[in-house]
Amino acid sequence: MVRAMSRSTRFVDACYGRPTDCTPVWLMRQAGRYQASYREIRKTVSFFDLCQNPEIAAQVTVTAVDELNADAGIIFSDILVPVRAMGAPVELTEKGPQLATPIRTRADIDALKIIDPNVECSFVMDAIKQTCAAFDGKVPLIGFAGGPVTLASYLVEGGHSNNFMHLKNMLYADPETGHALLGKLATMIARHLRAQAEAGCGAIQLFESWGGIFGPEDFREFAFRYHKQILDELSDVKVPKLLFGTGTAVVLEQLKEAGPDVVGVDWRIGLDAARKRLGPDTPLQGNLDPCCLFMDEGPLKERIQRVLAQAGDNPGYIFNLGHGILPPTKPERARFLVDTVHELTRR
Ligand code: 1CP
Repeated sequence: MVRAMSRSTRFVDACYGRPTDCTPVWLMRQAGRYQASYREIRKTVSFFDLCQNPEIAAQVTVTAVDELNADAGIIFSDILVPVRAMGAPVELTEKGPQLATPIRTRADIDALKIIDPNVECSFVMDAIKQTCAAFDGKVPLIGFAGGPVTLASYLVEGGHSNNFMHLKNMLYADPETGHALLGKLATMIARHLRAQAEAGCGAIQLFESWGGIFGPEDFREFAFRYHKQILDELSDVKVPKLLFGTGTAVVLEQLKEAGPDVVGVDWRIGLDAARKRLGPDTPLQGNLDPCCLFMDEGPLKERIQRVLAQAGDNPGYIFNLGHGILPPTKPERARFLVDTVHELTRR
């Protein structure tokens, strides 16, 4: 039997492939609209005002961990917060984040400000400090940023997209302009992640949520190259780094090659297949389909067991969903998931 561990040790040790007392678990988008407490707060404050208010952002972060008994918190913010600070006119609508005027020309890109996250996003660092004080070293806090392709997709498309036509047109037809945008975003992302680790985050995650839009060659050219650049720049930052992508099973080896401590995968590949391709020394995170949380407890437990069986007994494993929790999810199902993973994996 492994000695009972604090949640901090459990999460960080799993990120480095060291044995833990049970499998750590947290859920992407664990703070948000599926929670009554969050919806209540959102009645009185707009989304980006919430992100810019360190007290409330910290409170939302801590409440999600308490309600779920998760092994890590993720700071309440959004991938578009630093992009707004660069001057992009992002607003949150019912259709998700949108820009009234998308970024499509070299002049638009040049007009994006180079920011110092400790100045223009100081409210994020303050929220991190307050959250870490509340966790008191017992729960690690994850800082995050969107990946360059994901951020560029919102900027160039002007919001969520189904075919990423405008972004791909820029990257394929005018790669020089495309790389100017991706490069500027990559610089900001590395600085933003560094500032969050320095403010107290015990881990950092890069969300390349729309990285699955490319075939292998284009992924290498437009995504991998910047993931590697960002992670290389952060090599002196001594907290675990997680790189997550959706729809990226086809480029799994490129995620590993970029150099993160942990590779996050969605449900489109089994964790056993991912392990075979990446080898036993690459810690994995994932990958329950978030729609499984709509099932009753019995069938949900079977799905959890299936994911755990595919993960095997390799200690380098963090249980998570394959993508963010969906707003109609019942909070008690999310809590059941966390408790079930702990119970089934206690060593
Ligand atoms: O109150 C509301 O209506 C706002 C909904 C919401 C929330 C709760 C948005 C707008 N962002 C967030 C918080 C958020 N976003 C967090 C912190 C909360 C937590 O994880 O506990 C994080 C880590 C994100 C990251 C994020 N935002 C990603 C990457 C993760 C992923 O799910 O892929 C992406 C792609 C976004 C963009 C975004 N922001 C908000 C929405 C609804 C979206 C997605 C829209 C779309 O599908 O295009």
